[in-house]
Order: sequence, then structure tokens, then C-alpha cells
Amino acid sequence: MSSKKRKPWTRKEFEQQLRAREKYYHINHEFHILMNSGKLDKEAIQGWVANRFYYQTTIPIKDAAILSNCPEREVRRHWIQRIIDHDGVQGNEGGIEAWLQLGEAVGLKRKELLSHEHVLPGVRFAIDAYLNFARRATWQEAASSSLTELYAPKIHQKRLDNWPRYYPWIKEKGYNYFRKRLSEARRDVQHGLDITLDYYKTREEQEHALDILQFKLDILWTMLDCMWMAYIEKKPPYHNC
Ligand code: AHQ
Repeated sequence: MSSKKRKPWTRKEFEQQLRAREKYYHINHEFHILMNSGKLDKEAIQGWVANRFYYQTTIPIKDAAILSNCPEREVRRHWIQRIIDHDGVQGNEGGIEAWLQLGEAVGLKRKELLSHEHVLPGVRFAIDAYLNFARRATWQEAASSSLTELYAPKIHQKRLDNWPRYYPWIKEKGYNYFRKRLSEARRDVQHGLDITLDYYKTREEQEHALDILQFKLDILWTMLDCMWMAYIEKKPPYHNC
């Protein structure tokens, strides 16, 4: 029966459907499985940090796109905190600075991250697709696409639990970002979840929300596929040209 005819999920059922997509979260990608079992070499860790920096710097621009599409002051005054968390304010330098510290902690220079010189083409395409989606989608749809963070606290905790043991060469200051995100992700996700559970009414709309979440899961998974080719297979684009 088409989703047009099926009755909408209850609020609880809808949330369960969103949470059930955790099985596709990139914590299950073999790149992260190798990472969290100590099997990545230094180049792979550095490559991941440098490529993810492009994602981190895109997040506040993505969130500003959502704000620019959102006419509701009540929503904007909450959502704007995400930009502050990443860009920082006087005296609290924020997540992008913390990620630069992570870069230095794994032996990269700040300018290597800021130049995005190590960003793989496929990683750039995936991240740019996320930004362009947020620019043209409704602000509610773009808010829903951030709900992969429902599953994020676990992934930050895994890094904090495993990296010091497996990668003793990484300087301790690099872990500040993951610690910071543990609490920020939980707060952000509650707001994104409330928007999502309120906005999609019919079953068809609810299924559309799941498609948006899957689109974002695909972005995160694809980023790691590109890093796998480059840093595990040692076959970056044009390696044999
Ligand atoms: O560090 C991350 C972060 O700041 C965000 C913002 C949020 C969004 O708006 O899409 N998603 C997100 C994520 C961060 N870290 C990722 C990781 O694996 O460390 C997870 C990622 C997410 O789950 O979307």
C-alpha cells in the first residue's frame, strides 16, 4: 500500500524509526572499525583529521544557511548556538579551533588543514552536497538532516576510549574536540528531533524525513569510502597516472 494511504506513525513510533537508522551510521564503516581497534597508520589518522576538517568548517556555513531560510525567531535563537559552538567567541575558541588542535596533536600543521590541501575530491563532493542541500531545502528538512548526531555521542566516546591506548603518539590536547562534542551533540539533537517530530505529519512526509536522514548517512559513509581508497588501499585519485 503506498505511504499515501498508510496512517502516520505516532510520535514515539516515528522517533523509533529515526533511531533505527543507526545501523547505517558510519561508526559501522570498516574505516572506523580499524580506527577504533588501533589498526590505522599515522597517514590514515592524519588523512582522516585533515579531510574531516573540511566537514567541520562547512557545518557552521550549513547552519547559517538553515538560519537564512528560517523565519521563526524562537528556532533561530536556539539554532544559532551551533554556529557559536564551531566558530567560537572571545575567550571560548570553539570547535574549529579545537579541530586545528587535533590536527597539531596528530602531527599536522594548522596551515595544512586551513588550506584543505589534503581534502579528497569525493570527500569534498559529499560535504558540498550536504551544504547545497541545506541551502535549498526547507529549514525543517535541513534541520532533520543533522539528526545523524542522534548516534554521535557513542562515536566520540569510542575515540576517547580507544585512541590513547592505540595511538599513544597523539598528543592529549587533541581529544578536547571529542569531549566538547559529547554534550553539545546531545543538546543539538534534542532540538533537531523536536523540530522533526513536530513537522512531518502524514506517513508520506515521515517517510520523506527518513529519506533525508539516509541521504546524510550516505554522505558520512561515502566520505569514509574515499578515505579507505586513499589511506588503506593507498590508492588516492590518480595514484597510477
Ligand atoms: O563533530 C560533528 C559535528 O559538529 C556535527 C554537526 C552535525 C550536523 O549538523 O550535521 N553532525 C555532526 C557530526 C560531527 N561529528 C561526526 C563524527 O563522526 O565525529 C558525526 C557528525 C554527524 O553525526 O552528523
